Amino acid sequence: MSLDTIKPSPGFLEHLPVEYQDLVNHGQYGKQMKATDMGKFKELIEEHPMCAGCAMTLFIRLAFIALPCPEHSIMVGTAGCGRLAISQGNVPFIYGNYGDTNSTASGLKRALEIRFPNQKKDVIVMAGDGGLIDIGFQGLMHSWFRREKFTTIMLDNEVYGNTGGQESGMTVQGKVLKMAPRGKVNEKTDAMGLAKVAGVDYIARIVPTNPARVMRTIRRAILVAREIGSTYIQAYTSCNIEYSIPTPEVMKDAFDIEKERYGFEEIISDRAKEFLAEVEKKPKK
Ligand SMILES: Cc1ncc(C[n+]2csc(CCOP(=O)(O)OP(=O)(O)O)c2C)c(N)n1
Ligand code: SF4
Repeated sequence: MSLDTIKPSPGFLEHLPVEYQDLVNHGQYGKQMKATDMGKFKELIEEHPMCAGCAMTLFIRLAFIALPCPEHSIMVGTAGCGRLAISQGNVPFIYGNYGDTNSTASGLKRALEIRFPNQKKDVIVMAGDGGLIDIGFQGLMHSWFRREKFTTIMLDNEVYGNTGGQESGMTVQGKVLKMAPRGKVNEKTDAMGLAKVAGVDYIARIVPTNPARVMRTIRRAILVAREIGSTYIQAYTSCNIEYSIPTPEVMKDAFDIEKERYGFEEIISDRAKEFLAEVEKKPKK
């Protein structure tokens, strides 16, 4: 039934832009694409104005492919590099003011539940580390304490990339940046620990070195948020501009950082574990 949302009336499809026709005929609606399918179907996001080689764009691309039900998903973003790409995707996008993403998403999710009682809608916040852990901290934490049923994805490039290199709460201690010339004084905020204390049902830390794992993690977070409670993914998405990583070295940096201090980790509540075991059960042959 959900495909009715995107399918044009009979006879109308041919008059729509060819990009839309492609989306309907060769897109991911109604299917669950794998990372290895990339290049073989019309993706929800194909163009963006972010810097060449930016790892954040790879992650965002994978996030769109991973959406379990794109026709019933809404993205919430804010100021920061990521929204430059997220807002280009073929999924409704709401621009929350910087710092307001999780309050916006809370209200949105509740309103959608009232408006569409028979149709689950997936709300996904994707925002930078500064937008979430600094100015958006209060909204972030309270959405978690209230167990709001949406997913928060932190695009953690460990800097304010969009405004030229200020330190954020997620920058590592001692790091010198263009606009933090004396080096960061405090430690990187333990956002995963905070999520755990707040009772978030599914928490994951990831680096986009393994596309299939990124997609599985995002799907898990969205499905748990749909049925159980808040979910959080913290993704290392390097800023090659502010960290002066030559474009050909971006993936090497991702592998190095993953090995050094950003290993894949999932923290799953008992009720989310039970739920995932059920939904991920392989059909009996
Ligand atoms: C209320 C408010 N304060 C400040 C800004 C300016 N601003 C725009 S983007 C940005 C930094 C974004 O950093 P981050 O959230 O880490 O995302 P990134 O660009 O690094 O992906 C800031 C401070 C704003 N748009 N609104
Ligand atoms: S400034 Fe950094 S995070 Fe922003 S688009 Fe460029 S490389 Fe990516």
